[in-house]
Amino acid sequence: MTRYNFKEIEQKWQDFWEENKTFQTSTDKSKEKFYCLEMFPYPSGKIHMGHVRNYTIGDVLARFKKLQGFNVLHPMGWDSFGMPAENAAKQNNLNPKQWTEENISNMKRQLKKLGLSIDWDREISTCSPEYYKHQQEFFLELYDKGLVYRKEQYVNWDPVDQTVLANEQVIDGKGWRSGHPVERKKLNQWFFNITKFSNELLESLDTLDEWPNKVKIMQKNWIGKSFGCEVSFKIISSKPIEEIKCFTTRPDTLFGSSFLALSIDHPLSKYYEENKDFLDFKNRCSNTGTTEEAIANAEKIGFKTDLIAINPLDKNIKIPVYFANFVLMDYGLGAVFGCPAHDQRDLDFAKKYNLKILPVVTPKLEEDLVINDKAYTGPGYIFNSDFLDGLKSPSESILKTIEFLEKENLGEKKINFRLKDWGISRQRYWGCPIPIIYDENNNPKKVPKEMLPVLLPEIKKLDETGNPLDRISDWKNIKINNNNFKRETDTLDTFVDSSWYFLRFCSPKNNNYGFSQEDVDYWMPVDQYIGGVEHAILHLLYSRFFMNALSFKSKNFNLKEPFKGLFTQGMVCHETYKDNNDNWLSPDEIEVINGKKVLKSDNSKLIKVGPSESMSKSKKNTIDPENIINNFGADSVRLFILSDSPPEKDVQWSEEGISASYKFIQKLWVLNNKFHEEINKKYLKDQDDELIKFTSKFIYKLENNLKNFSYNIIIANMHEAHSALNKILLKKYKFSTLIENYKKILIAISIIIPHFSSECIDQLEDSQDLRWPQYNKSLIEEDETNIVIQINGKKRNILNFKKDTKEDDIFEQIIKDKVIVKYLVDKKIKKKIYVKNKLMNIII
Ligand code: ANZ
Repeated sequence: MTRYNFKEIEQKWQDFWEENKTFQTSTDKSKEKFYCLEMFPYPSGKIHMGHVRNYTIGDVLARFKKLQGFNVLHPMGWDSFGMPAENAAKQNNLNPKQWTEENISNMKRQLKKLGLSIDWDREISTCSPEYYKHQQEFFLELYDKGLVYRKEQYVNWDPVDQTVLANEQVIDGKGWRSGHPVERKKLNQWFFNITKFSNELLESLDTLDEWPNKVKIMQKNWIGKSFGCEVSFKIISSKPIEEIKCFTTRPDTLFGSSFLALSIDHPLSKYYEENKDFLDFKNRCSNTGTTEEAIANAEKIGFKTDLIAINPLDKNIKIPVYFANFVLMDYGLGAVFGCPAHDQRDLDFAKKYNLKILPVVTPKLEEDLVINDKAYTGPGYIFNSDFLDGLKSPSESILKTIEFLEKENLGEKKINFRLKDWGISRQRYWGCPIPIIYDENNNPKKVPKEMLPVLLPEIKKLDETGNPLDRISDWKNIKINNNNFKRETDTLDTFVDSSWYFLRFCSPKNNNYGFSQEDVDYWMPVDQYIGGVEHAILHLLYSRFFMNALSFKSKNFNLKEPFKGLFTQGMVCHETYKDNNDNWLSPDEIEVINGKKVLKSDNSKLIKVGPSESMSKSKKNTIDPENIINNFGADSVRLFILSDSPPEKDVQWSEEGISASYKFIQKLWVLNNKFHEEINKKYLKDQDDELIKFTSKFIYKLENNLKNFSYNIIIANMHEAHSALNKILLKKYKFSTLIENYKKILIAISIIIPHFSSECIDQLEDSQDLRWPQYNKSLIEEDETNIVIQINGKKRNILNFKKDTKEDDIFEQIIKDKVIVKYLVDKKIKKKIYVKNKLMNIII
């Protein structure tokens, strides 16, 4: 018997699909559409197992929908701008464009080997001018709508490399390359006004019922709607300062406030700019990074002013005013009142500067509370607070305080969002140029539309420091109508590139605009989007914002939510290995001898096996998909990556697992040969209908498991089918029955192992009409049923019976059941109540 030659067969079908453009979308827009999209990859050079999993999950769905008769859009592209290209170019002394293009062509070749049902005619790449030209148009469109602006903001500045660092390039407060402490520096930067849509972005999350709850919660927290109040503190000072306003969510703790704190960028800082101590303090603050996390973890430090603030609830309480490093200028009003007993940061600060710590909320009514090292932030009752004493906190006390403040004109209700505007400027070369020029007075102007795209100038080699665009003077300086301009040298954050790419896939070749409205009306929203949960916040929120921004003041475009369904898949994990010196080892460096894992290079050395963790280069526990495809075939890889765990959970990669999948395909091939032997016997009559019943049930199960992404169960269904069919086949079915049913089964499993199935369907010489098979409802009724057994109305067990078993037979069995017997010892059975096929209640 011939073995299944996966190499030849997989290549044959991949060529066939490509030649026949099998996965091209139809131009017939009266057909029902299905848009299936997986997050597009960054072209780092090689695909990794995470890609394999992501794209296999999407491919199963896309193939299923296509077989069901939908017009399926299943495209692929490249998120090809970004820092790794620059870093690689610097390290290897080459050009980022060339590096990126080579990576794309290699990864495309690798993806094709997986047998994905992709319409490659729609391929896009964000670093190509045909793509980013439209992005520049969108930028200007948003600029005209007032959704783009420029302001000064802090960046991480590496003084040695003279460059701005991304947050992830700051490691322990130092530049990743120079190792020099990072400084905070203010730069003029471009922003998208995402906060204009804070409320819309929050509220419309409730309409996304095909999104995982956890992602919606993460977005909710990120947008962070806070209900609070703005409180005014009157100020005593020799300076012309009358009041300071703070935003607080806890006005009910005002009696416990012992200081006011301002951000170093608060407008009042102008009164201290001549003060040497203040400037020193400001300098010390600039040594922390710019992330919220870095600021939160930094030691709390302050600068005491000569201002005195009056508590708005009681004129007699006066507190000092500080500048403090933990107050952010871009949240609330850049000023807070500190209540050390009930806020940890305030407590740390108060201890350092010897400020009063007065608790005002106690967990137990009429009991005092002592604060040591931990602030109390829980609920309770107000005390030490005059007219608020005894109120439930926070439910009653906040409203009561706001009522008082509003009456006295010292405060008002206020809603705040944590969400900040999206800073889109990057001081980098390898990104989409921002289509802005500056006149001789440094006023920004739009690049005229007819001059788009602003092409990224080609450079041969990247230098170590700074932004190269700054130094290419014949690109940077331009003349329009005899006026001199300088180009903006910042490029766009790559998250902008991925905020609208799904629109481009609808009309990838449209020349005069980013998409054609007609195409977008037909294809959008994406029916099923699939990707990693690491993009739960930024990418998904930015894409939702971008749709809001395009819809804003637009006559034609009205699409707020780009992704109807979202699925987030789990990680691919692998055991980790270390040698005796605790150096990581890769799985390639290890072999198993007599059941023990040893070094390949020196069999006498045992290695240490660590826990399974998600595959990462740093722990060397990665497996190269291409090697695996070459050794086991794409179908085996697809089969294995879907088996064992549900797609939303992590999956463990193992050598044993992939070889088991390979063997299973060989076993299916043996079964295939048996089918042909039986078919060739040309029996003329069926003995029974077991095969027909089996086929219907199998298809029914697959459909159900597809609905809720239980792809791992589908693989289990395939294993069951293999053993069941081996038995059923012995029953001498008519050849046409065999062909008809086997074809249905093959079509159904073609979504998982498409090469194998296509080959087998081809052998049946009946490749016409490849549609998802229908099942016969009357045949899928279960023959068995679970019956609940109650004693005196209490559920005590559930037992399985053949449907419609006689009541007496059921009873006979129940009284012998191990669990039930215990309840019946020495008891008299008074009565039994039976509900057919469902329940038996025994009254004792
Ligand atoms: C007084 C207070 C007492 C506060 C207390 C909390 C607990 P969320 O929930 O995130 O909105 N805050 C306000 N503006 C700030 C800024 N610019 N930088 C740093 N912190 C700021 O947080 C609101 C709370 O964060 C506010 O309520 C304020 O501290 C602080 F027992 O005011 B609270």
